[in-house]
Parts: sequence; structure tokens; C-alpha cells
Amino acid sequence: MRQLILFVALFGFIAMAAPTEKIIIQTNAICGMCKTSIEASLTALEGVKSAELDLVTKKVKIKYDDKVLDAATLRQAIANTGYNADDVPARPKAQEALAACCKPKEACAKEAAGACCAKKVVE
Ligand SMILES: [Cu+2]
Repeated sequence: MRQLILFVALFGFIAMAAPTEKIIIQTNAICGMCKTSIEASLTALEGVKSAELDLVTKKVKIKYDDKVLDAATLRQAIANTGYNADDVPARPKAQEALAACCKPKEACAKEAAGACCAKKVVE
């Protein structure tokens, strides 16, 4: 019993030592490739514990340490990857560099008939 109390106390202490914030950011991800690149760019950041994008809602759920980075940094990382993040617009150059099927329809329409937009990769 004593050991159990000690274990719970220790676990609680460790959990407190690494505070985790949660945030949900709206993106304009389209397919599985978008999901992979957004999640990868976020989890590459120091302080990000996890990032999970839901392709139905296009929202990414991020768990992070708010002592290491803040919400603005997270949104900027998504924008730098080529996607909108809440009110932060995608960095144009990064958006241009995305695979054709990952570009939003407006960007795609500038290309030949925008046929690439019809293609959606479903996981
Ligand atoms: Cu995509």
C-alpha cells in the first residue's frame, strides 16, 4: 500500500513537471499526404508531444509544452508547411511547392483545368 502511494505521488510529480497544453487548430488539409506533412512538421518541433489531424474536420489536435513553445509558433509551423492555420494564411511559396492534389482549389484552378483537385487520396 505504501509503495502504491509513493508510486502515485511520484507519477503525479512527473506529470506536473511536464505540463501539457492542448490546442485545436483549423487547417485546410485535403488528403492523407497533407495530414502526414502537417503532423510531421509539428512533431518535429521541440516541445510538441503529439499532433493528430482529422481529415473530416481538417482540424489538428496538438499536445505541447507551453514552456517550450506557444500557439502562434504552432500556427506558423503549419503555415510554413503550406497550409492555413486558423487565421494564419499558408506561406505562398510553401503552398506552391505542395503536391498538386494538396493545393486548395483556388491555387489549383490556375493550373491546367484544375484536374488534380478531383483526385483525393483516401487512406
Ligand atoms: Cu494532400
